[in-house]
Amino acid sequence: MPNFSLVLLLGFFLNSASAGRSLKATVRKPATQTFFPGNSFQTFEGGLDHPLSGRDGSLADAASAFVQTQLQVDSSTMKYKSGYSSDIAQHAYIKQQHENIPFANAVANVAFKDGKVVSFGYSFVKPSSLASSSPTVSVDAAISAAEAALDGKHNNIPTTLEYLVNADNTASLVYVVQVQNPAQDTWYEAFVDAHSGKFISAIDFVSNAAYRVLPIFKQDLTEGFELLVNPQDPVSSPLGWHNDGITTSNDTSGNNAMVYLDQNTTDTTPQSAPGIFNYTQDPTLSPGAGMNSDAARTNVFYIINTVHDVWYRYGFTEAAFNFQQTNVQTGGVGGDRVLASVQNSEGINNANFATPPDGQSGQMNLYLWNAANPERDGALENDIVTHENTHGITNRMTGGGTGRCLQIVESGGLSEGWSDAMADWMEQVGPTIVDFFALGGYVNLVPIRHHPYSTNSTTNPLTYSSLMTLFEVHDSGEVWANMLHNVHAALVDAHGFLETARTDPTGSEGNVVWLHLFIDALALQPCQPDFLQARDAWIQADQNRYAGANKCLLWKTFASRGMGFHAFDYTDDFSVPAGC
Ligand SMILES: *[C@@H]1O[C@H](CO)[C@@H](O)[C@H](O)[C@H]1NC(C)=O
Ligand SMILES: *[C@@H]1O[C@H](CO)[C@@H](O)[C@H](O)[C@H]1NC(C)=O
Ligand SMILES: *[C@@H]1O[C@H](CO)[C@@H](O)[C@H](O)[C@H]1NC(C)=O
Ligand SMILES: *[C@@H]1O[C@H](CO)[C@@H](O)[C@H](O)[C@H]1NC(C)=O
Ligand SMILES: [Ca+2]
Repeated sequence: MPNFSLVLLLGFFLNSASAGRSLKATVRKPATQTFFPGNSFQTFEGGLDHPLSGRDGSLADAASAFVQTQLQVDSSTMKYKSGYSSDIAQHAYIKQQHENIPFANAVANVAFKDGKVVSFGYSFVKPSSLASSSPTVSVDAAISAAEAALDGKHNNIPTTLEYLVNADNTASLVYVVQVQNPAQDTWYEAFVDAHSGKFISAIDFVSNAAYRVLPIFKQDLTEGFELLVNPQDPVSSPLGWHNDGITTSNDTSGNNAMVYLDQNTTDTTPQSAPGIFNYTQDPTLSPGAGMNSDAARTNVFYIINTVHDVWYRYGFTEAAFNFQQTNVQTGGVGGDRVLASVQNSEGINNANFATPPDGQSGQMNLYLWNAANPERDGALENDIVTHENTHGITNRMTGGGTGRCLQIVESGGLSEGWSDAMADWMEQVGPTIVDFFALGGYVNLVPIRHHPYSTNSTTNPLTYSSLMTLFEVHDSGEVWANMLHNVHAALVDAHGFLETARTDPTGSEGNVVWLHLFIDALALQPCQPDFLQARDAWIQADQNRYAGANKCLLWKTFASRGMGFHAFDYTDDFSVPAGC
């Protein structure tokens, strides 16, 4: 019997140590895995008083005082790192430190509710020896060692000095160096001994995942699902899609989006196996039957994250007021990933997106469509999801993140137009721009707009003067979306098409130019822009980025649809400025 309990005890320690390590582990480079000391975690139900209970004090002070008494440590051995308040609780994150240098892998977290401590986790250590806190090798030598060990290049993130506890309970002084290799999709944080110059280990920022979805360039499920492996862009989403900066999820939630069923935000879709979201949609069943709603949530999670990553490359970053839970680069306010409700039961045959100011989540609602039997799910038509998501970028980037600047009718029409045009851009796959782009044809059986987007004026006759009779925002939006479709076709005609444009904004090809101008112009145009101002912002964006190389192409294309040099007050003008 005593032997039996010894075995149990041993088992417990092994488990708790490996649970700590496996938190971030991937099997790609086992030799470089970073050691994590075992952690402890306590929860206190209704809450525990802390030394400063009942007194006014900061979250940092309360958390620090609590950790000091719990672990019997001196305030000089710990440092408050960060904290925040959710709608439910306050969270504080603390690092162990020695001579003001923090530990990379000895941390603590304390949560408070109603002034009491409700949980406490920690992995503080008592090292058997500590390296001197003054480094004896140079930063450059450490960077070289990290680059050589990980087959990549240091990025522009400054190196830092930290302590790293080793498995033998000694503590090394290390340089922390980020190393990336975009061609291999790798991104590491390396720890290099600041005394020996040797590479010790690394954190792998890229998590492996696979999703059965409709690839972004497909319009709807009639084109077929595919299992995509690691579709995340490590430049745009360095934490991956499932890490919100604090925890790593196993479901359709992460730093850029949280996707759930109907009104219940806890009804996210879990992974079907570790790192895999493999749900097979059955079009003969209703949207809620079988695996269909899991397939729908997985697809929306994939689309919102992909769109985040594409836009990020082109400038919709933290500083430009994007939607992220945790901001990796400086600028902007975090805590505002997109919340997406799939199969929302409060509506039918529609979808929408609400854009509050930077720092508050955008809200996407996707409804079912009842033209067909069984009903069809807006979540499985990519142009609908991208259209809605695009309201987020246009509302955030026009007027500086307030969400207030596309309110009057004409701006609302532009807003719908940008959203259609973005869906159109995302689905182009080659140098011949599909000249018959129509939205909503899957969910609604027939397209939901009056004309397909086309350069052919028989197929799509809309011009600037059409606005005189189009007062509804989606109707007037068709005029703008078709102009932007024409601009896209003209740019691709002139400069070609880059297939990798969704992850490479550096090319000179027409589809790359189009997305740069789209996003640059949003930041230039005034609050409540009208059509002519939106056109002028595109032309100025081209001046800013390409020294006006496309000025005449833009004028000619806008003029071909009535928005020429003398266009005014919804009267068509087909002229271009002198010199074009
Ligand atoms: C929300 O979903 C979770 C998980 O499916 C369930 O346990 C919970 O009861 C639901 N809450 C409501 C209010 O429906
Ligand atoms: C995610 O799943 C892994 C195993 O697949 C498990 O160890 C881990 O605790 C899970 N994480 C969360 C946040 O549920
Ligand atoms: C995904 O699911 C399908 C159908 O259940 C199965 O045949 C396939 O092997 C799965 N793929 C992965 C990678 O899990
Ligand atoms: C435009 O479309 C019409 C109707 O489909 C067709 O007859 C015409 O040839 C097209 N024009 C061009 C220039 O392709
Ligand atoms: Ca933000």
